[in-house]
Amino acid sequence: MINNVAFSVSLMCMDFLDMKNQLEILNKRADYLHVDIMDGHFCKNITLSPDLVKTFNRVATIPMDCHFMTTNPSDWLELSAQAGAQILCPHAETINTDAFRTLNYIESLGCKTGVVLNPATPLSYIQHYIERLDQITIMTVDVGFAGQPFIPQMLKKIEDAANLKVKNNYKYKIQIDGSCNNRTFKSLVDAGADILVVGSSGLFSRDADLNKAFDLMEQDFKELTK
Ligand code: S6P
Ligand code: MG
Repeated sequence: MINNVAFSVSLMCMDFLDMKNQLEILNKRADYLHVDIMDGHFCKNITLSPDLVKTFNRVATIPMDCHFMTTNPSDWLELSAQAGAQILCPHAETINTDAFRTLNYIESLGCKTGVVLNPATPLSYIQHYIERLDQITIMTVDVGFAGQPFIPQMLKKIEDAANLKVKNNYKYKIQIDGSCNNRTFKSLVDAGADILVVGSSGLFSRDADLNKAFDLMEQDFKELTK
């Protein structure tokens, strides 16, 4: 956490041959672990899974946040909670037929409620339940892959979410997912981001040594946002 901005590390971007060692480093340096769960249907990729959440949980000491890029998130919520995830975040586009039931269900599992918005989905899409949410994730790239370019039109959506929160005293944290890095840190913080998901561009590409990569990221973040 730097100046009230938290870092959630995207585990799909880590070196899978070095998971245990990297998780031990992240326990000391990150605020959250971001676990991308895809089904190859909602988006054309498959990455992590509830089974892997269970494995990560043997080492992780900081909260795990599951991002469900799945057509039927309800198939994966209970498994992920049992595996040790603390924040469950389905996409708004996949729950709006039964959003209230889904949020009740997440709470009944003892987890925090998060909802994710695709870049093309307006904030108004979740207006009738936004007051209940612990976290909103605003995607700043289309879902499915790491290493994509930032979509600048999302800055206005972040500002709107931040203004709405202040005006109504809502409790949600605003998390940003996609291309959070040196080129975007300042504008994201200025727009009102609370949590930045850092993956390939913001963290892992900085250095092969994860501690060194974290040092470089933090140093740049402090400089860019002072
Ligand atoms: C994308 C996924 C994200 C990525 C993250 C990668 O579908 O939800 O969490 O892992 O965006 O970071 P970067 O810096 O490569 O965009
Ligand atoms: Mg994600």
